Amino acid sequence: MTDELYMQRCLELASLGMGNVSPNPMVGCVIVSEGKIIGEGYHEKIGEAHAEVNAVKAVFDKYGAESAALLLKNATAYVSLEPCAHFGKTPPCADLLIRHQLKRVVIGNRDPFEAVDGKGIEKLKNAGIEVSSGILEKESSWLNRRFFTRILQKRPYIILKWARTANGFFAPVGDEQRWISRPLAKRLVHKWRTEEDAVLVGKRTALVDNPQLNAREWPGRNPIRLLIDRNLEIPSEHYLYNNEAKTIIFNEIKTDVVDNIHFVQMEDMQYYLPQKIAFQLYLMDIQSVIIDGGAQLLNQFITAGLWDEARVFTSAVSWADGMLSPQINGMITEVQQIGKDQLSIYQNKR
Ligand code: AOF
Ligand code: ZN
Repeated sequence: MTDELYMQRCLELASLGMGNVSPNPMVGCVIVSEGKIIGEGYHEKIGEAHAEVNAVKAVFDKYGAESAALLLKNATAYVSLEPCAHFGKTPPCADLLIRHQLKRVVIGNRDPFEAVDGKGIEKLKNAGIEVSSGILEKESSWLNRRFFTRILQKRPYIILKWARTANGFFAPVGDEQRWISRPLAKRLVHKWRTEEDAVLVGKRTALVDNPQLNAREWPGRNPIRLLIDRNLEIPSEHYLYNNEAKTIIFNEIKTDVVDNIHFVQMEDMQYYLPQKIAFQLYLMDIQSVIIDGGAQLLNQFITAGLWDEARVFTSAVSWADGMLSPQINGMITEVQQIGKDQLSIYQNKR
C-alpha cells in the first residue's frame, strides 16, 4: 500500500511536465529513507535532466553532500518509468542509482523505448538492488499514453475534437459567434492545445474559419499548427501563415521552409490520407495531435479507425439545418458540464 502512495506522488510530479517534455515521457521520482521523503523530482523539460537526476539533486541540496550520500545508501527510489540504461541527451539514470547505492527501486512502467526496454531493470538487479515493477502500472500507462502510442504503434496519439448542436448538427469550431457564446469551452480547448504537440485542420476549415490554432486563452506554449492543403489554396494573409507558431503545410506541390512555415510535399493525398499523415507525424516526432475539423477530415480518421480519444461538445442550441455531426463508436469515459455545453469524452475500443 505504501508503495502505491509514493507511486501516486511520482505520477503527480510527472504530470507537471505536461506539454514540456514531448516526445519524452512524463516521469516523476520520489526518494524515501526510513519512511520519509527526502527528495523529489520530475522530468521538467525535453533535453534536460531526467526525474531521477532531479530527485537525487534535491537530496543533495537539502542535506549537503555528506549526509546525502549516507541517506541515499539504503534508501528506496520510486520512479514512474523504468530508469533509463542508455546515454541519450543525459547519462543513464540506472547508473546514477547504482552509484549512490540505493537499496530498492520501485517502478511504475517498464520503458518500451528500444534503448531501455528492460535493460534499466537488469542493470539495477545486476548491481544487487531490489527491484519491484508494475506499481500503479495502469495509471502510469494512462499518464504516458501519448509516449506509449508513439513507441508501440509508430504513430501519434490522436485526439478528435468537435462541437455539435443539441440536435446533432456539426458546429464548425472557430466560428466566432459560437465561440463567444461558449467562453469556458473555448478556454478548455486552449488549455488542451498547450498539452498536445500539434493541432491539425483540413483545407475547408482553414479557408472558411481562418483559425489561429494557438493557445491565446491559456498560459503555456502554442502547439505546432498542421494544415492539409493539397493545392496550396489557403491565402498567405490567413492567420496560419503568420510566424506566431511553427506551421506544417502538407501539400502536393512543394517542400520548402519559409521562416516558421514548413511545406511538406506528399503524393496522392486522396488515398490513405489519415495513415499517411499519422506516419509523417511519427517521423517528425510529433507525439500527439488534436484534429480540429472539419467534418470531412474527422470522418476520414474515424473511418480509418485512426483515433484514440474524441472530445465532443454538445451545445444547448438547436439549428434548423447544417452539416451532420460525425458519428463515433467508442466508449464514453467522461461526461462533464462546461458552462452551457456538455463535454463527452470517448475512448476508442480496442
Ligand atoms: C528516465 N527518467 O525522467 C525520463 C526517461 O533523450 P534522453 O536522454 O532525454 O532520453 C529519452 C528517453 O529516456 C525516452 O525515450 C525514454 O525512454 C527515457 N525517459 N527515462 O529514466 C526520465 N524522461
Ligand atoms: Zn534517465
